[in-house]
Amino acid sequence: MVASPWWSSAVVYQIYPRSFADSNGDGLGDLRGIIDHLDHVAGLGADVVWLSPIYVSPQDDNGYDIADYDEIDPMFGTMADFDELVAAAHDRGIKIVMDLVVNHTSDEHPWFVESRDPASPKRDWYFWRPARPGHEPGTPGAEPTNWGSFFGGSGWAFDAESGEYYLHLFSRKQPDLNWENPEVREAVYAMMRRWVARGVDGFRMDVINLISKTLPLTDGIQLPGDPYSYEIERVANGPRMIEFLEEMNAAVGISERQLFTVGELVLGGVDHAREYTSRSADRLGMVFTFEHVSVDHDGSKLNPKPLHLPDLKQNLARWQAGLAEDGWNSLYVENHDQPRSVSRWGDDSPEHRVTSAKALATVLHLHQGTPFIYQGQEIGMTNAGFTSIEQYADVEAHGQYADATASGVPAQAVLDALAAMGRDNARTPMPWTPEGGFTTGTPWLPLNATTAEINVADDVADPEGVYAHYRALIELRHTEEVVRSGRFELLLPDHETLWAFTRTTDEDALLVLANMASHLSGVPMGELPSLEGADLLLSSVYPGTDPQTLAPWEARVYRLRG
Ligand code: ISL
Repeated sequence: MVASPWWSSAVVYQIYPRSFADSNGDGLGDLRGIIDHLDHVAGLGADVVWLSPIYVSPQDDNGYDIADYDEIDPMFGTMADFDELVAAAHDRGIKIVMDLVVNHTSDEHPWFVESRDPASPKRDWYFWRPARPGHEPGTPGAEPTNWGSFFGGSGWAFDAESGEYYLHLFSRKQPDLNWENPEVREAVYAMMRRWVARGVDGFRMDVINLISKTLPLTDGIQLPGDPYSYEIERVANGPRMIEFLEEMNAAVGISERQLFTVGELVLGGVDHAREYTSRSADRLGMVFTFEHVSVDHDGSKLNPKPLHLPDLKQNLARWQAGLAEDGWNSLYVENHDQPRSVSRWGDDSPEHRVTSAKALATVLHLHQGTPFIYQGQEIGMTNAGFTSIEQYADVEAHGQYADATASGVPAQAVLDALAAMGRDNARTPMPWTPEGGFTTGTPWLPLNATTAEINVADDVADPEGVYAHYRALIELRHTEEVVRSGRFELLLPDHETLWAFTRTTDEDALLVLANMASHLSGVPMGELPSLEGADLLLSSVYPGTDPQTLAPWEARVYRLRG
């Protein structure tokens, strides 16, 4: 891999197509809707668009269950629409990255349908296993191992016809592919090559570190009170991970073509990340970590706890240090699986929403790595505010709700946790105008109740809005070498409300200082580098307070005098 790949100064904008823009009034976003709104993305200055899955899918998990990797789902449009989107993006200097979901397929994929027949050559393309010895197939406890599904319940589904079980680490409509079989791997690489030939510029790889599992599949350790095991060592980062990544890289020409790759590292630490993104090897460009988005809950997302800021900033700092010499970071606080950051770690009250969204954006974008912006984050969208289980569409929400209530957790407690952490928080449709502007029909998920106040038209028109701030941050990354390559040092690591760090090269130094609270804060001048002669490059608050004080959620980027 080259020393400074092009994505080290790039910013990615993630589009969740079903919630972005609906051009035909069916209530679901589509590719023409994206084409129509591409200038919104171009106006930010983003370099890359990552599209969540648009392939043919029964939509059990909103497209993360794929039935045909080579065709566009009719709900999103046609292949001609896709080609037009790629061309329109490229015309604006924007690259297109596809979601690659190859740990599992849909159970409606022809490969899996064929594999249901025990005599089929495709049987070994998935993990089919007999019942646990001594147990009657299909009875409780007869599952081949005690592995749980991430979406609740057992990770094994019983198939009465053949009397065996298949593995599904996600929903039962998402059977895991068996990457041990070389035919599976070649089929995936060939499919990737076809998309590259069509003009796509890279891949976001869904749960990529689950593709190598530790064989044989055996029981894992169960935590007290948990009916299933989620033991990392068995399901993730298996012994053939590196081999598979390098084989894929070579077979698709990833390094050779400088394709963008980001692998989702569900369950894995900074050492795994360094190995998978090493600059001296041809594997992945970067990975998504889950560590920093786990600091505000205990174990499960259903046990949220208040954020203790030092945990978050120290975690990110550890990843900065861990990948400083080798590897590369992705930087994100939102995506289609995470709640809205302004509700989660900012202050989504009318008084502080915009400023806190800008403060969060500032600290994240001034770290080293490739920042990701999730649709709606750039206007400071807030959580959905759902209060009953019926309002949720997400398969994960329903699975976790069923598991938790069955094990005796009060329904209200689960609803509170989902309101804070549920994935549908990020999936409400884009509010383009005060009236909505997402669809002329009935949206598949309701728009946020705040749409009249929080929408694209109003925010973009405001020179001090969230969108303008993101544009300035992207501009800074494009123009300032120190933002791209400067060394990172966290200051005041234990401070509970201030986030302070420096970025330095031999020629340049920046100080980032942010008040992550809804009250005024003094600046501990004595514990920071001198601000004498410093230039203020960017601030989240206008006109800004005196240097010794930070307004609520005031974030400043200074260039220090050399
Ligand atoms: O955080 C999670 C674990 O509880 C899940 O929300 C999430 O599913 C997991 O992080 C993996 O995510 C990816 O793969 C899933 C898909 O549902 C997610 O949307 C995707 O981002 C299965 O393909």
